[in-house]
Amino acid sequence: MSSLDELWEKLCAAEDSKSLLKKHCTEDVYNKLKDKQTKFGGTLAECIRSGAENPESGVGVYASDPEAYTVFADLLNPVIMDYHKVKQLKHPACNFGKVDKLDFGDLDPSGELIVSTRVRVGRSHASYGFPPTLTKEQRIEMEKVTREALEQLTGELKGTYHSLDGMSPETQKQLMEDHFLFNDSDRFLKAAGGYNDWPTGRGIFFNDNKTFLVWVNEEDHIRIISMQQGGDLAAVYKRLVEGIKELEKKLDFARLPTLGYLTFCPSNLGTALRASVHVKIPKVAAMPDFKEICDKYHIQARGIHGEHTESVGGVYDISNKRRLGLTEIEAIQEMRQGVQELIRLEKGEEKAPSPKSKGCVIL
Ligand code: ADP
Ligand code: CIR
Repeated sequence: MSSLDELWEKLCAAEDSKSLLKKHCTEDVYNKLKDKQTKFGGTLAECIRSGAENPESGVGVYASDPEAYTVFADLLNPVIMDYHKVKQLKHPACNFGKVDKLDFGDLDPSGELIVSTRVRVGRSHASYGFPPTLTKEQRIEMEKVTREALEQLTGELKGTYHSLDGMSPETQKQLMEDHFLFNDSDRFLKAAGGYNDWPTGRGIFFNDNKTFLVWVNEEDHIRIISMQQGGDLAAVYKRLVEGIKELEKKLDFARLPTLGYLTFCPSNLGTALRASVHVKIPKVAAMPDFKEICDKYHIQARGIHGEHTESVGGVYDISNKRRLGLTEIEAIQEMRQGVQELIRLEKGEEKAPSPKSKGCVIL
């Protein structure tokens, strides 16, 4: 494994890299941070390893542990501000909105374009490091703590925990094809130490109809997921909020007032929420300004098997890009508005008149 000096040399040599690591890890920052260490044993090497070894990274930085966000703030803060497009580091209190009185329901009542809807949040146990600083024993211990909390869930959230260790390859393949399960194929995450001791300590919890799922020790300690076929975002979101609130009663999650919920990758912190639809938009996706449209609405397009995969048959994963500096319900609304605009463009429909042009008075 490369030493910090070697990683720094690789980063300096990567002249064409467009990563946020390359942009913000200046010589001054490097010199200031190179001898620091967190109480979890995290060093700068762990934070920059993935980006230094993969110059084509977009972000290139991972936090070694929750304390890295303080100890290595001279690097992490500018990366966070750049990724989340915020001018200052502050994050509102958690606000899920009035989940029983949402002003939206199904994003595609005709069922023509949206295949499925999913909302997830990442969460980290406050008392454990992130993957590169964890021992095998800690992973196993953390899995046990999480599993015990999950096994107390009731009602629609009640489910079963399935350890990855011992799960048959056929079951894994089917769960992955159905978009329920993760795997160890992301080379950026691999370089960051995300798959150390794989598959030990990893697993998935889900209810009978697989609409509420929890990933344990994938990229983050915990990913809480609600999903179902079709476009009923309100139903998916309500179930997720219920799940988060129940788990918060049993577990302590790492959070900073300035950064919100802390995650392994700085691109995920804040609300740590990604709301996505799998939506058929072949025409819009072929438009030359597709990327500009997505940027305008703060949405991101991914392939249908997750980040760094391709679209299949014109179906894209469209989600909110921003997670920091806005509340949970605002992140959901950003994704909703972006998806509705893409659907409108795909169908070639007229833009709905704004309330003002209808003669309304906005109070
Ligand atoms: P995340 O960071 O949200 O976990 P990934 O891009 O790694 O995201 O995707 C994780 C998995 O979730 C993949 O298998 C992907 O296909 C699936 N997924 C994401 N959004 C949806 C959706 N709207 N419907 C069905 N599956 C989805
Ligand atoms: C990268 O830097 O490209 C990878 N480590 C993945 C970054 C995470 N996500 C993102 O850009 N949305």
